[in-house]
Amino acid sequence: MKPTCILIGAPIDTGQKRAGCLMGPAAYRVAGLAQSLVELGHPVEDWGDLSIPVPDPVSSPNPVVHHLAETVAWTRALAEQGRHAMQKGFPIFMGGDHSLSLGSVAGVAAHAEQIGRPLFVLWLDAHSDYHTPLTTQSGNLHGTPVAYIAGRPGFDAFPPFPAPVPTRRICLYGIRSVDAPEHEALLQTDMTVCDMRVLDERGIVAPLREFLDKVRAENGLLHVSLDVDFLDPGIAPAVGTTVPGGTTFREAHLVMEHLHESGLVTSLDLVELNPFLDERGKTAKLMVELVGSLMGRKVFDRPTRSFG
Ligand code: HAR
Ligand code: MN
Ligand code: MN
Ligand code: MN
Repeated sequence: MKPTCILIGAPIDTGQKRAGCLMGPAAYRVAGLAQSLVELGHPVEDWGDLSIPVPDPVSSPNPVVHHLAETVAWTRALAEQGRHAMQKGFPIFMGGDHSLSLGSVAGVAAHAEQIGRPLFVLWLDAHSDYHTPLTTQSGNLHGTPVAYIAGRPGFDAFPPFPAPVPTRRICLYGIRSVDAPEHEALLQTDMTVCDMRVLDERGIVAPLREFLDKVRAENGLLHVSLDVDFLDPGIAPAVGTTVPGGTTFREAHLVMEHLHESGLVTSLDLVELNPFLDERGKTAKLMVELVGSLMGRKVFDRPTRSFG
């Protein structure tokens, strides 16, 4: 029995300054996400869009940080919904900007702890998102979730992260934009950093396989966080923070196909889609296609595959 896909809309755009990400969940629905999952044989439940109450004010230790109270409120709401969804099936969090992952991964981590399995995180992104609210220079909290997940200090305004993920269980994959304070902090960790240089030299399959082998060896849960800017801007223009030199159409699909074949992925974020910047739905449709590959669509199915 294929797992039930649970769609959770999070129209959140307070993690950065450009308007439009809040239309993301609607765009995924229009692009046929649920239908494509049903065609692949997955039961689908759409839990609708989350919302937040008017947040209590919180004081920020860093004046450049904006929308802290709203982001904390989203984090609470998403963590609660995410934990609940993990008990029922395979959550797909439809963003919304990447601050969504502060909450989605918190919920997934709480579930992992509850069932006593280690959580691994695969971060498909142009950016390392390893700032804390104290180190960010832009004040945009979408640049901070990896630090929260890893348990870095500086998140006092947020609920304590339920079970911080040791950095050896986190893989940054596809990155090509890292700020100096993030770089410095990352060098102090044993995080797996597959930046674009690594992927260009080694190809995209070998480093991914190594990480998936670690997940399998420890019977881990695997959360995948897919930022639109993981993809090259030429094929995915609908994102506010484009960085040249992203993954191609086939590379991205190949990553998704390997993730599917691994059978290890247990939850997924789709983040940073800004439909206002799209070209006739091209990026939204590509994201839906990639989810299809991750959830089992194959170009040409064969009983067995061997590439030597
Ligand atoms: N590092 C930069 C900052 O903190 C850019 C962060 C951009 N992040 C995303 N998600 N778009 O990956 O502002
Ligand atoms: Mn605002
Ligand atoms: Mn990101
Ligand atoms: Mn990014």
